Amino acid sequence: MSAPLLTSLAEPDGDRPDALTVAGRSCSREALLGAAGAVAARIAGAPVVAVRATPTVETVTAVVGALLAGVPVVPVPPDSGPAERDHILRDSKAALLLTGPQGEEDAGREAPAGPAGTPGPAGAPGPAGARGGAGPAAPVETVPVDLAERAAWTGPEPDPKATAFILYTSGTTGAPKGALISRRAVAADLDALAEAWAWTAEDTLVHGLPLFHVHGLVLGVLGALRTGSRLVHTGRPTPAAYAEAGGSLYFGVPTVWHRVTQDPDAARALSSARLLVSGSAPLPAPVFRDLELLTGHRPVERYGMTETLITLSTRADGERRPGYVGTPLSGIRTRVAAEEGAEIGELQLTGPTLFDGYLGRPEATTGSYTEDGWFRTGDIAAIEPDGFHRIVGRASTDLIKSGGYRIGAGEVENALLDHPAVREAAVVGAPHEDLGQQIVAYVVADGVSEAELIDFVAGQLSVHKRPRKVRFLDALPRNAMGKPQKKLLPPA
Ligand code: MCA
Ligand code: AMP
Repeated sequence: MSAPLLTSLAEPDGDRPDALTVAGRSCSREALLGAAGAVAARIAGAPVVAVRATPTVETVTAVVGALLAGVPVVPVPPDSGPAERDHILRDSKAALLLTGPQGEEDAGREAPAGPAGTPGPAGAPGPAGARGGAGPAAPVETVPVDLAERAAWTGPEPDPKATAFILYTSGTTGAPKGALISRRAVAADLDALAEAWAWTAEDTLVHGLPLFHVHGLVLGVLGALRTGSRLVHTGRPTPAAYAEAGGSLYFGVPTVWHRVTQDPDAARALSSARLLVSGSAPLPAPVFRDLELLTGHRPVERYGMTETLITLSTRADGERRPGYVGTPLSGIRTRVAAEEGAEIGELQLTGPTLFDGYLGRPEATTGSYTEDGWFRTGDIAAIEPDGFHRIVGRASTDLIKSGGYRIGAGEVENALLDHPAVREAAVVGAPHEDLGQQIVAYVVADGVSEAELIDFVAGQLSVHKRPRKVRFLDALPRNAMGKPQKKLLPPA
């Protein structure tokens, strides 16, 4: 039985003024607990709460407040356009949206919501990027988080089986689905990672990853709060900010580590760290080697998914091999479903860190498990005789990983088809040195430019889901059945 999720928050040395720093603003654990207690008091009893996940102390306070009160948190990417944002709010049925200070929010690109307490017009729920637009804005009451408010939260510890997070994540087609992540799954994962990485209260964790995904939010915020380590969130994950932060433990996606290797001075400043950790996408072997040359560290690589949290990793006290994601974390079992005689196949998992299904989508949940109850990752892997795992690729080319973000080709295609000038669209992930894959859109369209279409998608969905390139074709290659043949598209 693991300890309550936020155990270390109430520890006696909680008055250290820089326990938590986000984008240059610091606070103590005591102050965080007090302000989060005030949030908890305001939202207690709500079935679910959305948080506009800017990289700010307010976001951390909002998330901690909701977790104290036992209210499931739905992080909303701060740059999400109306289609994506409305889908997340409607699908999760979040009636409250916790945000930073009101003035800051007004400067953002958030779609206008109804005045506090007055639900907006009820529109037909439509998936993000569904042809025909998303309809009127989702009805939601905006609740600004005030860091000056304080309250001692005295409510009971929520049930470990209760949902901590509803994390929206893309599939190959359609709108993102809400993955239900329990409190005990988060606790089990963070404890397993702390063990594998020898992560303790002596560490200072540094990263600048977005606070709406597992990597930046679950590992990067709750991990620090649970282990008791200091946290420096750099706002953006730039090499210069990482170098300046002087941490012992660093998290990054491969794009971040690639950029660090392109900035040798920044890279050398990381020599004094204890551990550099890469995840969310494959770390290219050349980046691994350059990091070792410049920093003296062989990075730890770990593998995970929104639905499973982190399940495989190399260890602080073990071998770190380029191209390998190590061995299962404590409690995780893996197998490779390979065809007779083959060594590679789909990676399947069981263990305490797995999600509780997709919100309101029982068929998708059932479809993500094998008949004998193992989770199907959709990743193709091999397991070496010494137990080290290698991720070879993904089973479907319609799930793209760009800059560590998971993006469904179908969601971007639907967003493009919402543009009146676009008649057909096919989206692929093309290999890219810095982003791993970049989104390339092939369209049949008249009277619209590449830049207009890129801005259109960036405006409807999150900015990172925009195509980086658009190719105009007279027709998409199709088979005899009329199905688009992405393999026959011309090179990007
Ligand atoms: C550019 N911008 C635009 C447009 N073009 N804005 C609007 N419309 C446009 N057409 C602006 C953006 O707003 C942004 O501004 C700037 O240009 C750069 O945007 P972006 O594309 O985000 O930058 P990038 O440099 O390509 O980003 C690289 C990155 C990012 C920083 C590495 O990809 C990133 O943060 N990745 C992390 C993803 C992650 O955490 N994944 C974890 C998933 P401004 O700069 O002002 O904002 S969890 C997971 O995978 C599992 C569980 C696991 O294993 O971890
Ligand atoms: P997400 O749901 O955003 O968490 O993305 C999960 C996907 O990221 C996995 O299914 C993998 O395809 C990919 N991924 C995460 N970590 C790694 C890694 N270390 N190596 C290769 N792929 C990874």
